[in-house]
Amino acid sequence: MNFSTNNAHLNQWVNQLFDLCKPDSIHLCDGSDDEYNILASLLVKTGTFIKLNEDKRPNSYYCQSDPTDVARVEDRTFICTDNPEDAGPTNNWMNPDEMKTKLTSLFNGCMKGRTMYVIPFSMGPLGSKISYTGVQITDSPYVVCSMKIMTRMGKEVMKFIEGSKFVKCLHSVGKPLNHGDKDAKWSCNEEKYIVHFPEEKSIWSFGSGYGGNALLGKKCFALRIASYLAKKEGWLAEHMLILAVTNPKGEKKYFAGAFPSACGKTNLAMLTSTIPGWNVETVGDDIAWMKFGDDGRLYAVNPETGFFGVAPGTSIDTNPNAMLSMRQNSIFTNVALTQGGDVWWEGMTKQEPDELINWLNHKWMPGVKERAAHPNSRYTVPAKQCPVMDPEWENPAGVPISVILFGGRREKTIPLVYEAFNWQHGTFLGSIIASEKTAAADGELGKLRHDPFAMLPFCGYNMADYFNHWLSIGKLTDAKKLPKIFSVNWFRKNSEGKYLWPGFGDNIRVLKWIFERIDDDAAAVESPIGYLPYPKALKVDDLDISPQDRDELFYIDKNEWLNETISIERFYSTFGNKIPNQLIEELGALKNRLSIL
Ligand code: OXD
Ligand code: MN
Repeated sequence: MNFSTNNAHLNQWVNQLFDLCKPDSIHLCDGSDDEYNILASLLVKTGTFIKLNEDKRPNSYYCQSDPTDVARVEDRTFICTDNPEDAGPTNNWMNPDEMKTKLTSLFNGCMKGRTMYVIPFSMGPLGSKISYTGVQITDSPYVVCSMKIMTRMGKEVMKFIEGSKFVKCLHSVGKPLNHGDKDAKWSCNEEKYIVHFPEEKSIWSFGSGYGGNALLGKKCFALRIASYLAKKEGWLAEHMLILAVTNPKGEKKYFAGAFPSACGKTNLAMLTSTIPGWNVETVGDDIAWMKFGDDGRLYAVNPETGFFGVAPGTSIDTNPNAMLSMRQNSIFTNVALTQGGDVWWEGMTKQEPDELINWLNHKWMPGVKERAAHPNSRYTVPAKQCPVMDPEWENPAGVPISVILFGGRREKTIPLVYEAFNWQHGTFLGSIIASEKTAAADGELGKLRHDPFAMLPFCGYNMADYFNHWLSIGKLTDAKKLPKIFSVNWFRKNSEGKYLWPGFGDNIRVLKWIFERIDDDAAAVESPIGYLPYPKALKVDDLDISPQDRDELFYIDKNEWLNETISIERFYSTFGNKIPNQLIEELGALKNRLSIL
């Protein structure tokens, strides 16, 4: 094969993989709308896509994956570094040479009967100092269409692919087609490998066509590889939303927030405020790359251009802006298909449709046992269609971050909001995030797991080194210029198992208190765990919450917290003596403060 562009390094890499994967043909993606439409039509022809009713949802497609390929596969995700300690105890590790041998045999001939697509893409605005380019090779036209929505890709990006300074992303669904084979509606392989080689900035993904396993710009590059680069280069690549809060005086502050998968990041990023005069706009819903600006403040960009959001539960009441974003030009995977050729999922409307085709392609009616939509079903939509995008969302310089939020899904123990004493304590708060497991990844639902910085599945190196990196970031600038750090929990329940907090639009009440704390305009009281809102500084008395539940929202239960410290200690011990002393100090100080409660 003779793949030829102006970049000799790229040519050599692509030609080598062409020889290995043995596709029938090769296509360099230009990123045009025409190309997208041609590929979408091809997917309709092969049965992967169903075009939705043009009057209801123009230029949009419905897709059902294979029922075994519905979420990220964390147990099949590897970080391959020369030294296992560099991957750390929270990642799966294999020796890079051994893994390459294994993968080379899997990829050998894996694209037979298919087209090899070459996608040049940029994570972050073109030409920004914060951005980074990559090239994804894939045999999945579904992935190409999704990458068109989720990243800046194609011809324009080619100009920015310099030498070998791009992340090499190789992906195959792992299902070669022999002569005369009919392609499946959704191709994948039972054997899956999502493998990262951070030291050589490359990713090899085999066997899955779904989400973070296959759209390699997202979790694999923008988090796992980028977190490794960020550590080396002194910046932050984080699993964080970015939003802007504006107060009635028109003053605006930017918040970044880390929450584990499927814990409401998209809803928070697009929040519709319930307080007149207070307003939220969106910069990103999943990933933030942050670098120091010349003024010593941290500036963030959203490296993506689309939202790959969890559909169930999304409605005009819970997230009107997401619903408006997906009115057209969208792809829906593993939701249900209505008789009128539109999409539906649990929670979308109060009234369930009389009849549907569910995500498993079965006839579905209200009352049947099977779900209409898979709990990890997704919409893929262009961010520019969101009515509340912040005007600065594509600013190559990024937006200055004043606040960092850390949150999880916790029924108990963690109050609605509290503030860290300082950066070191804030780093401690990030390191102790734990959350009940959701359907975004394979595994047991509802089980509490430690998910530090919401990065457990996404950190491309030893998490203890990552904690150290966060501590060192705090030393790179004047403490006053650093964002202030807060912990939030929208999911606390009362003794009857009912949520204590209404969440959604009312979360603005919490954001308002935080905003005012930055300006020293809101009162707080010191507690053993951090600063809590001074009663009345965070208004809740006009909400339909009993006085008892109101107290519970902020209650610090000494025994629960002591148990929490035991669990943290156990989690820290998995890192042996690599865990930074400063975090051990913070844990000790917390225990001391709790002991006198
Ligand atoms: C996601 C995830 O898809 O975190 O964003 O799983
Ligand atoms: Mn995510």
